[in-house]
Amino acid sequence: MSGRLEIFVALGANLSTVHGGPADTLRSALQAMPSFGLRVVRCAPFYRTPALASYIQPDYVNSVAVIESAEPPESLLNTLHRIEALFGRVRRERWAPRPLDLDLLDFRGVVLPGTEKASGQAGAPIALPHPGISGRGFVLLPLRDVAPQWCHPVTGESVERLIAALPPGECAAIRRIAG
Ligand code: PH2
Ligand code: MG
Ligand code: MG
Repeated sequence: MSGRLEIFVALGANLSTVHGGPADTLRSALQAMPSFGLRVVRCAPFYRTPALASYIQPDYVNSVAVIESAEPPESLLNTLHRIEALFGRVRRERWAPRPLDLDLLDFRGVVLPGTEKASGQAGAPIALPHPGISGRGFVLLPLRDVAPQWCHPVTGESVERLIAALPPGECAAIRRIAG
């Protein structure tokens, strides 16, 4: 299927939970998705990535999954938030460390306004594609794994080109780990 018709979800975690460390939590979250009506079509390997944050935090484990869902974007985002809550996610300040983060990166190429600051806040207008795709190695590397032909729905830039434009050293700091 072409990337344009697919739904991409970013997974991230940098706190341990009763499910174990961040990688265990991501695995458990993927396993939980079908019971929320989401089919996981494929998932990238997991990466250990330095936290992008305003203060020192544990490294994240990140990945990207392609999913199928019958829901429209707003309701799908709500479902993702319900899965986050199941894994102990409490919404605190922006970019606080978290046991599970599920971001709707790209919903079949749909473009919706919204602001990066507001996105993720309960009831905020949804922004699509997710405003944090370009410039973030921890999103782009696993996105390339599941969709090497992916192009940004607004700018048309390929995932390969966006990776090439990352600051020097960013990719080197991102380590693939056993999924
Ligand atoms: N998510 C954030 C903020 N910072 N840093 C890394 N490495 N990975 C993330 O997923 C991440 C982050 C906000 O959601
Ligand atoms: Mg996020
Ligand atoms: Mg989020």
